[in-house]
Amino acid sequence: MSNYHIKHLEEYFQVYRKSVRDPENYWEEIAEEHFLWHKRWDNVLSWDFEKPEVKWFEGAKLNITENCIDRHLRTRGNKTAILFEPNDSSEKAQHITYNALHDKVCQFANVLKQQGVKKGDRVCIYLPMIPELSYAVLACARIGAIHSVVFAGFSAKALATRINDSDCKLVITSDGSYRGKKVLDLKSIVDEALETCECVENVLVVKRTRSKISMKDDRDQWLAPLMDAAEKTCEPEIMDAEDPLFILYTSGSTGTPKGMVHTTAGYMVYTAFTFKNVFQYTEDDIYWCTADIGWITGHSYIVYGPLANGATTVMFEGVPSYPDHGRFWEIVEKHKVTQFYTAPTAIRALGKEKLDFVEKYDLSSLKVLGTVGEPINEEAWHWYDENIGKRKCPIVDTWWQTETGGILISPIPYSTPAIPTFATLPLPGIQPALMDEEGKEIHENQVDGRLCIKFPWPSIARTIWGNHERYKETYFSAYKNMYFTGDGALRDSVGYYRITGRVDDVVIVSGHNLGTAPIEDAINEHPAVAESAIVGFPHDVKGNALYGYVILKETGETRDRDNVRKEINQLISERIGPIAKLDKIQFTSGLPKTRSGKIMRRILRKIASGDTSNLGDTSTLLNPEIVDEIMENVLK
Ligand code: 7RM
Repeated sequence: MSNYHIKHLEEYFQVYRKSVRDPENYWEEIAEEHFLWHKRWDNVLSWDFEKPEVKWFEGAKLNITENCIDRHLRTRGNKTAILFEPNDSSEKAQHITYNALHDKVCQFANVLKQQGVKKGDRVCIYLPMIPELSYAVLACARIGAIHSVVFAGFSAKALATRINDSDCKLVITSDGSYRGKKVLDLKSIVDEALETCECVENVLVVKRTRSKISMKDDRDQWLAPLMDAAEKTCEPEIMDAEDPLFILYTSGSTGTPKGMVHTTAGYMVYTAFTFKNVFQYTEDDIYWCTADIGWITGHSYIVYGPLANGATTVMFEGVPSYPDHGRFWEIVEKHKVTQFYTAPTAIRALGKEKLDFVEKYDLSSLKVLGTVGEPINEEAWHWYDENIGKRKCPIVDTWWQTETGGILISPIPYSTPAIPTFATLPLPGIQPALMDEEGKEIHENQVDGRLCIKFPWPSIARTIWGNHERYKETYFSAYKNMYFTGDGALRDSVGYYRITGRVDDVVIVSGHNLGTAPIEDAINEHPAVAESAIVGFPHDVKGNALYGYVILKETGETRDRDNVRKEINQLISERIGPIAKLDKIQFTSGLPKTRSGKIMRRILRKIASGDTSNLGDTSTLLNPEIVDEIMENVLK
């Protein structure tokens, strides 16, 4: 039996039992056998969900880039580490070997040092999906700087908020980015953001689109000449197990985005372990995750997890619809991809297109298909199974979060029998619990409840940057001694879990988590708006789309409502990003409120979804009459 590589169902159950009976021993054996340490840990785990505080492998010393790069050089130096597939299919793919990756990361690390970046400093990375993004992430880790990658679709305001929150001293960006037919101007977004960021001293700019941009003297520099002049070796900074590795922002149901802090050793061990098992990775595989490195999926399963296993990881710059809807499948054929990991929203979008786009290509290299980010509906699951996997590839529906660092609930391919829409069973070391509304654990099966985790795993986020109180409040206060996920889940008669969706005010649109509160804040900035409430409603491609209820101020002026709608979406684009735009905006004279003044979103959600059969008890509302008005004017 191998703790590290589970190959059949019996083994899963054995390993799982062991991991729960003696978690410390379980993770210790894995850590010992599969990684490079400069010093061994003194203590495998100490934890206290009351404080809350979690520490794994305390006292150990390591550098994660040695584990992801240097360790492989002797046996895999000439193997492709990163296979870069550009936006334009006519541009050649780049095979970046482990040797080449080593040199680039060291050069970049030396550049960062020259710019005055030191261990513990925060570096903001705002880049498209080009190789320099991976180099930048790993270069930070090489020297012990904390990276904060911000998805390059976020607006200047959203970028500035994130830069300021973690006090970044350097920003790495590019002149522009290619996304399908579009060329986006990233540098000018950074310029605008930096007008409100005093902490940033230097900006490094990657040349990608050759767009005309402005460079600010004393602040901005092109990366390439600095890289060329830099040494190709850089001694790794030896880090403590619990030193922060990165910050990644995720939307909360209220307030500013939360800077989730992940630390070094536990994150490394857990992402490497889950990558190996969930994708049944073997040496000659070509693994492709279509996420952006701006999200946790990219951090854990494009960069760290695959590289820690010495894998070949595909990095795709473009979009699924360019030059046409066959692009994903063309890439699978071209590079003989063996594992393919994407989001349900992409599957639904491609499933709407003609099957010719799929049938043109040879997909026989595929062994495992994965999904992540939101619940997958049955129709999409079957489309994926039949047309992409040809009913021969297990599908892993992987449930996890930015906060969890790695996959927690997922089938293990060729071991766990899959059932559509079920993420199935917890991975080794993961102890889920379903809680009822009164705060009691539900022990029976075939029920739903709120999903919690009872015991720490190595890659749990350790805090929210600069706000430990909020970390405690958000994740450890709802239920005593439990990590609360914010998701609802159902457990069936055999113990399989099905994640039903968020139970808080986060809506997942096309796989992106959006807090409704910041969107409402943006709308309320409109001079004509008095108040607003945002809810999600089901959308056949995006999973959920956003529905806005807006109360206009009574100013006596008449405004063109379609104009106001446009202006509202414009504001949202500027404040948050185009992904947060509303699909429908209904003007209303009031919102259903409880006596304590809370908007009853449950009712608004039902109305927006067209489900008005059972609105529940509205008699406790302060203004029950408003419900009829809203229902009458609902936008179909
Ligand atoms: C990895 C990631 C986290 C939220 C999470 C869920 C939802 C993710 C699934 C899923 C149903 C899944 N991180 N979610 N995976 N829901 N089935 N397989 O997406 O921080 O961006 O989002 O995404 O609601 O809480 S995330």
